[in-house]
Amino acid sequence: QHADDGGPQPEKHCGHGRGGMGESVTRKEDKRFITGRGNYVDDIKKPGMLHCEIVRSPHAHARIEDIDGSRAMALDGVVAVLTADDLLEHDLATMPTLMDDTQDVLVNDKVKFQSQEVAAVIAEDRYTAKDGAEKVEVEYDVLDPVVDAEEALKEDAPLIRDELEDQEDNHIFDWDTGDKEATERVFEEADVTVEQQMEYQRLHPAPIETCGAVADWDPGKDKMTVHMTSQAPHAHRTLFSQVSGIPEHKVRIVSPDVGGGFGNKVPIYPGYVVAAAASYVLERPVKWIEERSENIQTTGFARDYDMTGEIAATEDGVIEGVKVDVLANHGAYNAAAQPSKFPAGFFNIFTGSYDVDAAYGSLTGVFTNTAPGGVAYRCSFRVTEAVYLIERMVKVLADELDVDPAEIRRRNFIPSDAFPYESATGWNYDSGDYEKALDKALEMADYEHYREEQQRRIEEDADKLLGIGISSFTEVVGAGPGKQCDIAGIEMFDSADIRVNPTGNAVLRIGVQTQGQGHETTFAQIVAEELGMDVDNITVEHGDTDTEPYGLGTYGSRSTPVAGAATAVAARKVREKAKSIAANELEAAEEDIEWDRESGEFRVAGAPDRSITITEIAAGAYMNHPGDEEPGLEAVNYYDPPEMTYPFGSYIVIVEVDRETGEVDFEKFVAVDDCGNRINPMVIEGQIHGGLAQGIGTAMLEEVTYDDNGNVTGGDFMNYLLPTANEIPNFETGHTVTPSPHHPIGAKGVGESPTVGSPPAIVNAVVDAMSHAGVSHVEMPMTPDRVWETLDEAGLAI
Ligand code: MCN
Ligand code: CUM
Repeated sequence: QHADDGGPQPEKHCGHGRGGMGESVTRKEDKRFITGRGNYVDDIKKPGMLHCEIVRSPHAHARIEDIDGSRAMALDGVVAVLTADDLLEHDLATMPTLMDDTQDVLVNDKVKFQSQEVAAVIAEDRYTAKDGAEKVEVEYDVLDPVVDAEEALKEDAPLIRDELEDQEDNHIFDWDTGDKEATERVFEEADVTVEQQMEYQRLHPAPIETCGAVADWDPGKDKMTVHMTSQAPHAHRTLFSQVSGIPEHKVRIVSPDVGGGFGNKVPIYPGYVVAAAASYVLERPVKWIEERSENIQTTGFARDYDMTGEIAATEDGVIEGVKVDVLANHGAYNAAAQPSKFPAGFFNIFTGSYDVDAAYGSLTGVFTNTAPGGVAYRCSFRVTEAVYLIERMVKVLADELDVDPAEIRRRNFIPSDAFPYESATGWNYDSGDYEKALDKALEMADYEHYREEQQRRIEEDADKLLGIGISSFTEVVGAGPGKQCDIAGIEMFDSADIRVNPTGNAVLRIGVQTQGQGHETTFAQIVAEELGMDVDNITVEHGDTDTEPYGLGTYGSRSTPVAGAATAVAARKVREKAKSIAANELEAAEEDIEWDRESGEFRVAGAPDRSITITEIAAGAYMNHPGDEEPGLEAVNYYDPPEMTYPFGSYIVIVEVDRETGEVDFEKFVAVDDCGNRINPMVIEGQIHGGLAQGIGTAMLEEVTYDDNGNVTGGDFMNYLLPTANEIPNFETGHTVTPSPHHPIGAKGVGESPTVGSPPAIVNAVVDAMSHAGVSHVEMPMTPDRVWETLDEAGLAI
């Protein structure tokens, strides 16, 4: 199967000591990060640079009567106060969102969420800009807000988007998926049905670095350069050009080092546009950097799904049908960052790892007076919500039937010989072996032992209950086939460009943009593997639209499935040309040249002593190129994946629940992941650890909350609680390898799996500790008081 040009490479053939596939190469980027030499947007300083501070609304819903910037302008060092009127002159008062809505850059008429952008103060330094912002006087006519999605749909709810023609209420969309009638029939005839309502609370990605930009209009070259925190520089360039009217070849977006993205840096935010508009008008560079609470309160949030799930099954626990109804709070604009054609992202993969006959999902999207967003935070376009739904529902069913939750999964898994598998909602799963991953996790967790221990504690009326939670999730990543997936009309392919230098080293340029995932190392490993080069001899460049090939960016764990494939294909093109140069150098026929993956050398068939390395070939390409070939050694590939990839895993979480305090302690945390062939096991391990920590934050701590007046009450790190080393247990990780059959190197994505897969395992564990007393659900975040209340209601509290 390890054909040089086609099939995926089995893992056992990987690792030849050159830093290729399967080797835990130390991350190249870490040298500069850990020695303080990273270069983030706020590190960029340009001569004559001005600073921008945004004036934000204290109200969630209010009409602007007047804005008076005169007291701000009177401050020494304030250069300009910008309002919507100023932007209107340049046609920049509004901007399109990624879901075809229109968002105010600076509020023109009516504020629609707290902290929305109302005006901007531009000053010589940051402190003056901030002082100036405090002196801008805005007169508001305060209106009643509505922050809850259910309330927003009521007839007497205030109309938020009254500027839109034909918008009579706060309803955005109804969307459904699956076969409604077939599903109803299955439910009518089923032995057993279970139902559970659950909320996936509003979260915020909270990367360490907030969002920001340095915009620099050069009137000499008519060129706009924007350094910005972007997960998708090329897509942002195209949108920037469309919004501003500046031709695309005169716009350069540079995304330098990015201090975490987690989906927060996919959308375009008003701050970026204001900085660019200010630079254009004032003809000086302008920097805008968000503060922490601005980031949490205004930029792309995550989740906020209110879901009601139902399962129909036989009395033996064989699942026949799944139904789900969702109310989705999208905030004041429909601005989710996801492929344009999917109003609910990839939520419709909600049948998960199970072979289900019929499924039906219906969703309603709603405007509220809250910040816009919805798709972020390691979510794979809302697969987080889908996995939470199905993995929680399976536990509900297991408890209803009194069947072991591991056993019930086994009875329903899509069998490993059923792939490629088409799900009831139309997804084409490429490969999987769910039982293998679950078995491995059960063994690592010492499952039987803990089940006995759990029973013992119940019988002895122990102060601390034991709970065991499982999640056997399936992900879908690698958007996407261009025909299905686009961003603002641009097909979601990706790209790689490899140039081999005369001295035998190479530069790889990729269309994706790392925010900490380690692409400078792992993408070099793909080239090392495919060309027999040493990984140290390959430099990876990304994030500059002037030099990199066009790509759609890093999110939805698509870098490996799409740009990783492009890199492998481009490297194989280089290898083909290298063969012809090898033939020339070795004075043999091209057909007789073989490439040996193990040694990385090109050889004459049947004459193993006549061989040549890629370094010698590189020299030949520039110094002695064959007459019938162009000189040089390089290749480009734009890769449109035929299908997405379906990583999966089984997580087992064992918790102790304190009956006196409601506190939850992690006793054991096992994560078995399968992302197909692995490029760098150590990088994968890092991704898993970080993602599991975020899963714990999700399940136990994090939530953005609003009061009835629309004030954000969870909008800073005093109230939005991120997990720290104190809350994070020791993770035990394991893996299985089920290669993707259609990916050139058999790899699937992994970046989001741990955050997608872990919250239901954690909630299942806490519920499991109390299910003998009839508890079927605890909402996230599972704070001690919430858990204690549940214990109390179940008669378990002491
Ligand atoms: N990898 C590998 N072998 C595989 C699959 C992946 O070695 N079979 C490696 C890749 O080469 C890459 C890393 O694992 O270095 C993640 O790869 P992939 O799953 O392709 O995901 P992306 O690179 O596209 O990263 C995006 C994903 C998303 S969408 C979010 S959100 C998230 C995440 O990554 N944001 C992150 N992980 C993050 N990690 C950090 N440090 N910072 C973020 O902002
Ligand atoms: Cu959904 S967060 Mo990531 O896709 O950038």
